Amino acid sequence: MTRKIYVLNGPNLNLLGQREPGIYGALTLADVEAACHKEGDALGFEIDFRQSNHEGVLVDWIHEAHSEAAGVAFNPGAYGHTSIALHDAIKAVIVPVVELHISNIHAREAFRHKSMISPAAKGMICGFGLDSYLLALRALKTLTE
Ligand code: CA2
Repeated sequence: MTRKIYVLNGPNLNLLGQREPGIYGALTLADVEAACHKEGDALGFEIDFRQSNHEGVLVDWIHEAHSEAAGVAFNPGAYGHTSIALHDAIKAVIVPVVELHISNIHAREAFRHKSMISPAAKGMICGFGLDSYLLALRALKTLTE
């Protein structure tokens, strides 16, 4: 049976490829989505890929994943550094959530070193560019077996 995985993206990730190529490369969110579908096919996952700039929408999608998905790969963007609401939402659901970041948040500004959601997530992957998404999907494969 194909299992559904939500790949959720937070604020400003819709701008990927348009600005700051020094940090995020030339990659667009459409490139990330295409790569996730390809990896999902190989892993037997149906990928539901979404992006929102709104914290409450991301909270709602985590709640929805509880009944609709087998797992969540989550790039929370800057909300990862600030959001107790996202921490609580992840804690509230049984579905495994793997946090990911494109950049190495520990090699950047001090305010990015802290993740509010890491303690609630199953684990966190950062610093591998587009591969951070694919590694999160592989982690979810093991977590959902
Ligand atoms: O490295 C990551 O994946 C981040 O989650 C990306 C966030 C950043 O706030 C986190 O600290 C780390 C930013 C998303 C993209 O922001 C852009 C801003 C300007 C131009 C293009 C993208």
